[in-house]
Amino acid sequence: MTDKSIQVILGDITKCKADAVVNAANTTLLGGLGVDGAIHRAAGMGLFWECLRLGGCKIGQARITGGHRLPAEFIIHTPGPKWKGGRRGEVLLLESCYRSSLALAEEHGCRSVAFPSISTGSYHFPLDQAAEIAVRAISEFLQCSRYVKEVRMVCFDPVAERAYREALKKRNSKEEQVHGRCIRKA
Ligand code: AR6
Repeated sequence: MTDKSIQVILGDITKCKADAVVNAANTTLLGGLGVDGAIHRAAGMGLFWECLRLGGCKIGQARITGGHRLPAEFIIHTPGPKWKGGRRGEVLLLESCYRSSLALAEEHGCRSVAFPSISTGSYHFPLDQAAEIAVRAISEFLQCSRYVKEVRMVCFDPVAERAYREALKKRNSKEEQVHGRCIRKA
């Protein structure tokens, strides 16, 4: 994984110059509050019309559009799960949001991808758990990706930033312990 990285940054994802930015959408894909609202406002009505043609998306899956007025080339939209206590498959669904989004980025040859903290705002997923799931799903994906090399977690506030940094630190020390175990594709 020497040529690949996960970074945690504090900032506004609509300003991010990654090849693809991910949107924490809802199943209509037609915009909403939070990061979804910010992305739709910044990208403009062209994004709304493109999303309308997609006809929605299931929780845990992902769809891709152009970046419109964002600096990113693509926007990947993924509806996260609402937290309902943890026994309704929320963990697997959140993991699936990260995997499906990264698979689309890879399919489109993206080198850099920026994620917001999916499901931890209006959908109330516990932040520390969400951060751990995100970091695990991303680092597992990076072990075998061909095009995707750089993934940024873009946190909107210092509390989220701290949670993702902590999750990354834990993951890195775990990976050091199992170093050499993974067989990567060329
Ligand atoms: N850049 C980066 N992160 C942001 C930004 C931004 N510009 N704005 C907010 N965040 P949320 P969810 C953070 O509620 O929980 C919408 O109405 C925010 O601080 O946006 O997946 C959709 O339409 C939080 O840490 O997404 C859905 O209905 C994180 O993004 C629903 O909310 C996610 O918060 C999705 O809820």
